[in-house]
Amino acid sequence: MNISKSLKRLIYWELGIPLTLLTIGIYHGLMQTIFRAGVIHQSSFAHLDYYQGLTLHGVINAVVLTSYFAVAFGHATITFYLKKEPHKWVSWLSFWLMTIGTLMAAWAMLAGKASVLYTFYPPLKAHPLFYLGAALLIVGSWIPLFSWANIYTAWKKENPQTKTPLAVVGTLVNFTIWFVCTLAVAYEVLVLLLPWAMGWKATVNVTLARTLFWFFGHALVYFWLLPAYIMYYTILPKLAGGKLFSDLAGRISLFLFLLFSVPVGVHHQFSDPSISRGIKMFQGLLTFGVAVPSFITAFTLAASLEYAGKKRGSKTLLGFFAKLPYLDASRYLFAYLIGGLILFIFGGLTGIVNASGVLNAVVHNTAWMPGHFHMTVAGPVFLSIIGMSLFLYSGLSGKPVFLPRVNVIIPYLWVIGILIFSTGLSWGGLIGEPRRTNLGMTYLNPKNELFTPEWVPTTMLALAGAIIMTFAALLFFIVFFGTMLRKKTAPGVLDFPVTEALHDEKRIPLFDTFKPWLLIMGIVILLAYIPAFINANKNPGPGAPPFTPANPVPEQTAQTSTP
Ligand code: HAS
Repeated sequence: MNISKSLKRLIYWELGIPLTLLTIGIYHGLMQTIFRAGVIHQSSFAHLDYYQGLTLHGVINAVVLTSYFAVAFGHATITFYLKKEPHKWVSWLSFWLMTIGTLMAAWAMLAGKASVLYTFYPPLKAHPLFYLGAALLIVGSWIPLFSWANIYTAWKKENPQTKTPLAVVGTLVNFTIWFVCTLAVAYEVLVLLLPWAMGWKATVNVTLARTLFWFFGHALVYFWLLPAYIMYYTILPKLAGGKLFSDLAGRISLFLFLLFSVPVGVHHQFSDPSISRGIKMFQGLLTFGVAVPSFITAFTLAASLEYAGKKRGSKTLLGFFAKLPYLDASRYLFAYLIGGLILFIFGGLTGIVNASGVLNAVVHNTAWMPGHFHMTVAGPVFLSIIGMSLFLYSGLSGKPVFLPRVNVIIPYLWVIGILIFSTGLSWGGLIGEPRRTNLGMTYLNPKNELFTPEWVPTTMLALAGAIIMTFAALLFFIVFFGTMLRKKTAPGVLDFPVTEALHDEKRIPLFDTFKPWLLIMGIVILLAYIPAFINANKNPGPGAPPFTPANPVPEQTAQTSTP
């Protein structure tokens, strides 16, 4: 379909800005593995400190890229399926808030005044502009929800008996989760961290800040994941040459995310002493609940791929795997999506290990954790984001993809890189290798008394994987920016491959309305979180000591230990 120039320009910027910043994010990813493998034994490289680099890596890749993309993709899906563009000024306001916020946070990080990692737990303290910037980025990213909800309500009034398109359900579910969970982080930033960073408050309740962060933080991972799920349900089966096995399965899965995405954050705090065992147990059980929609997705997609493979001529039980269009350059999006799915099998399994209280005690805060999340956020999430960014840009601009044959192998290179990288991290985690640590300074410096040779192979494996990943990312930048430089050869339109359902079940009102789900969502969140917040207020532990980002030792301790 044709869309206005304004919306086209908006989507270009919302794809182009984060992909440009991604070059910094990818560079710092590689640097992490170099520091950690003990290739260099320094606290900084090229005037950028290890923790500064880790913060830039996490914030750019996991927060900036994902938020901009979710908004751009949301604009595209709502416009395409409901045939109405979002409100122009609301959309541009959202863009400017996100961009000003990103610039503020980027300045603080690049100036070395916000080396607080993407979780910004106190007592690590950042420059106030980092917190303000993060708040603006988040607020900017949920503003379009109001415009989309208006379009949806008007569409529903005109089409009361038509099932809401699955992609629209996914977008609205995703941004509802985002809106609800960001309220907690907004409170954390505006009421706890900002006054503390400005020096108006002497200290901060660390447990409460962490609990508020994780109320947001786990739902955040599903905010990353759902755009990929929308593509898996509504685009992948078509690209594979088949149909979606069941439309209803997709709806059930998406609505279940509404119930389970938020009230599980305490599973990141299984080791926090201030939160009682009962709450951990309850949220641990809900965490197994949040895996259910992904299991539904796994079986539905496997059945859809089987159908596609059989239509393409497969006759044997598993022969369909061999019949899929893995290397078809004209359907390159299939390669990006299937690559992510392959990684998610391992990302999901490691997530279930994390969710199990006893096993969590073994892997918490070890290298296992980045092993897990690179097979999720750097798996299905990242591959679907970059693949769809290229697809949207090329379609909207009418420019053919640069180096199409190279493009179609990028996702597989990435998958190989991540599998090697995450094997190194997961293996290292199981033998005690810590995460978020510049190992080259101590544990992987043979001259240091803490030298731990067992971690040499694990970190070297991670480094080898990271080199392959960086190479794949470089190829992607060449393809994406190369496409930008090409001449237009076709009219620029907004178009998606549209999947039909093999079993297109009758409309069931419960799975075509939001109200009952929102009500249950509210109840489960209150049950899971009221006791957690009471705990955090009752057992705050010592307040955060004064701390400067330049020195990892809290100021009071540093003063006391000075002779
Ligand atoms: Fe997680 C920590 C539990 C999913 C991201 N997670 C993290 C962190 C991140 C993250 C970033 O319970 C670290 C945060 C930090 O900095 O501290 N996670 C889970 C569970 C799931 C899960 C139970 N995580 C994700 C997703 C993420 C993500 C998705 C990003 C997008 N995670 C945890 C826990 C922790 C944690 C604890 C805290 C640990 C600690 O101690 O700190 C589930 O949602 C996973 C369910 C997934 C599945 C897989 C389904 C498989 C599919 C693929 C099918 C493939 C087909 C293709 C059909 C059950 C859908 C076949 C075709 C071929 C050709 C083979």
